[in-house]
Amino acid sequence: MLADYATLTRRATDRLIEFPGRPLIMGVVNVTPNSFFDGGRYLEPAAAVAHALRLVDEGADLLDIGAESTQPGADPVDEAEERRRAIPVVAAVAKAVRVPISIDTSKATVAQAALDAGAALVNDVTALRGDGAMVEIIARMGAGIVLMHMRGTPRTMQQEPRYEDVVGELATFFNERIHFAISRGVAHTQIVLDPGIGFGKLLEHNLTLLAQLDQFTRLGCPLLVGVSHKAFLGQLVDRPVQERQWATAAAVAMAVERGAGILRVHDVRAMREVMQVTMAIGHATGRPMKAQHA
Ligand code: HH2
Repeated sequence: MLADYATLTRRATDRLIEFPGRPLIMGVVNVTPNSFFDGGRYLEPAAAVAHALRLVDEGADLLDIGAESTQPGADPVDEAEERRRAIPVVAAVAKAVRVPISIDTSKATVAQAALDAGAALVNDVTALRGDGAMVEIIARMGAGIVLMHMRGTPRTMQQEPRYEDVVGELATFFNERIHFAISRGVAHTQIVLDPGIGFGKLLEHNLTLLAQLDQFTRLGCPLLVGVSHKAFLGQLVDRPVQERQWATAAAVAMAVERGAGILRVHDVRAMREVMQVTMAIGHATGRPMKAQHA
């Protein structure tokens, strides 16, 4: 079964994303004024491109370029502005590096323009529920698609999220979304799943999802996990956003141990080392890692 997703997005060979027997490190590039960790730092295209190249130097296997913040309460960005911010950066980075590029967007026109400019993967935090035109683009372009779980929208998602059984409810959600995508012409091998840590979840939900991440490996798609500097870590260690690197490291290690296939992080070099050490210990125990990346 592993061979089925040993590589991803196979339809167009130039969009292949290969899994080299370990999780991939996805470096975050936010071309926004208001992202919770690095908002405003890379709003200028030249600064964003330089940051992306630095992340590749530090060992990023993938880059996730986004131009709209999804933090709780964030205002939506209009389509023209999102394109204006994101596309020149995607185009310049795609020319400069060989690592696959993901576009973090829920808008079909932004996704199409980014794929045309060289992106290989669309990171849609609405899991194809936001823009009706998105699924057709993914099917036609043979691009990878991240289906992330979110309760509500970024504006509303932290208003009293409730679950009876958070793991079971996410499994049902993933199954339904996979079915939908496949029914519209997307191949199973194009799909990546993401529990959406911090998206409409309380601390206890985030912890349960990370603790039981391996429950989702049976769905047969790589799992993307984004914990980097998030608020739930601040609740645990009482540190401001910029000082959550160690807390992030602990969560990344646990996610690796439980089968994460792609780690979406801001601190690429450090988290790559965390991943390497976690993998080495996992191998030495002789216990197979849950392996979304073999
Ligand atoms: N987290 C953020 C943004 N996009 N996409 C996926 N698939 N999974 C995540 O966990 C995820 C995501 C939040 O991080 P960041 O991009 O740094 O912040 P902001 O949304 O404020 O730009």
